[in-house]
Amino acid sequence: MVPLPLGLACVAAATERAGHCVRLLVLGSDADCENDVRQAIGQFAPDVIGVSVRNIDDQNMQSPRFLLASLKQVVAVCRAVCSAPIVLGGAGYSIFPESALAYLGGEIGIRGEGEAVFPALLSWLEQGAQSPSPPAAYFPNGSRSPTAFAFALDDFLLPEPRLWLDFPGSTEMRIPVQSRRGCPLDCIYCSTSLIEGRPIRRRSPELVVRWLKALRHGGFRHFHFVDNTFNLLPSYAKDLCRKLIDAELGLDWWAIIYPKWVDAELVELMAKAGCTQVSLGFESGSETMLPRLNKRFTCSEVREISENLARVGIQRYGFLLLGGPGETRESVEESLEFADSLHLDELKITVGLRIYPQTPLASAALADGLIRPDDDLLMPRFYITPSLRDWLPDRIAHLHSDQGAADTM
Ligand code: B12
Repeated sequence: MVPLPLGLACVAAATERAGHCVRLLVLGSDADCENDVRQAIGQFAPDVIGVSVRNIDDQNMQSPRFLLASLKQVVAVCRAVCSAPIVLGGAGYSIFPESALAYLGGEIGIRGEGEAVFPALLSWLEQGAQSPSPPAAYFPNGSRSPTAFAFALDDFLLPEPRLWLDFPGSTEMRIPVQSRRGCPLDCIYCSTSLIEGRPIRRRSPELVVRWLKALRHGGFRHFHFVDNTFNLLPSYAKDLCRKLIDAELGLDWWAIIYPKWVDAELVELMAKAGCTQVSLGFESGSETMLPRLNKRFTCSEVREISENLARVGIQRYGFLLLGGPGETRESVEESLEFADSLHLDELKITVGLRIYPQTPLASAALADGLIRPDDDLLMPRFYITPSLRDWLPDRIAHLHSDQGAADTM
């Protein structure tokens, strides 16, 4: 299922607020999407077309799906039916600002958050595109301006309930909500700092709760905090939970947590505030592999947090990411045993790590001869310890057939 497009909706809200008319078109994966694009352009006659590039691929080493090929088709349709400049942005785009622009064929790309920059870009275009160009902009000729992340996130509106009501069945869907941006943790494979920057920036908890209240009155009850690390900063997370508890909204929500800095008090507050499931991204259960992935926690911290979550009835969706630099058969077995011993509600095992530019993993892949120095990595490339290449996928496939599980998800 396609997640509701929070990022695009935030940019649309900011653009409307700046006085522009906006038409939002959300494309599914169906064959009819080209017709939808033609029809929308025909009816709206846009001056500028913004395209949100969320996913590049599905990060699946065994049978990777490269998702930009169909988007390239969409861009080509836009170009065929209208002469409006095409502006690319979004999480996936921000990881690959040059190569995705070249591949998809837009006029301009915006790296990072779009709320301030997209309206600024529209004014710049209206005024004849004289230099200097707005921040975070990339152009096909290679010129670009530096990316800037805003600190006052409260200045950026969250989408209004009416926007989500337009989606059929949305009151039963999980509405994405974001309270923070940025991640300073530097896991060796992660692309988040390219998308959101490293410093943590936050919305005031009052504003987040006010927004959730409006949505609750609009008929929505199920939410997903899409913050990379709900528990950072822990004091902020506790404050937010307390305000949610006081507001008595009767919500049910999911969050992503980093298994450190989660004490029993935070877990209890989360449960009381309506959290019913967390993604627990420990990725490995081997004490030797955790520092190699630059994880700052130990297995015993993961265990303690997992037990605390189970005690208050929050479901735990665990993740293993196997095959990274330094992985051995022993560390894989340790991870599998460890994950098993946690008695998680669900476990997703990924074999092979998607290599993103400017990460320590990309340097390791280069040193191990897995990628070439001139590879821009837009086409999915994966790191798997060379000595485990044949054994590891089979080992995990057997694990699933033994357990009768259909998929690693
Ligand atoms: C939460 C999340 C999920 C949740 C979504 C929950 C929900 N209901 O929304 C779940 C768990 C479902 C999920 C699933 C997947 N995800 Co995910 N997800 C994220 C995460 C952590 C946050 C996304 C988010 O909502 N951000 C909040 C919004 C406000 O920000 P935003 O979308 O980036 O938008 C801002 C800017 O990008 C920009 N912008 C956006 N659009 C546009 C358009 C224009 C024109 C402009 C100018 C600017 C602009 O402005 C916006 C506002 O500031 C990101 C990582 C990250 N840090 O971004 C990965 C991420 C997007 N996911 C990723 C992937 C791969 C997936 C999956 C394919 C994983 C899988 N194998 O199943 C699936 C695909 C699901 C699908 N069908 O699309 C990758 C994408 C990169 C890639 N390789 O393709 C990311 C980047 C993580 C990573 N590994 O690096 N995901």
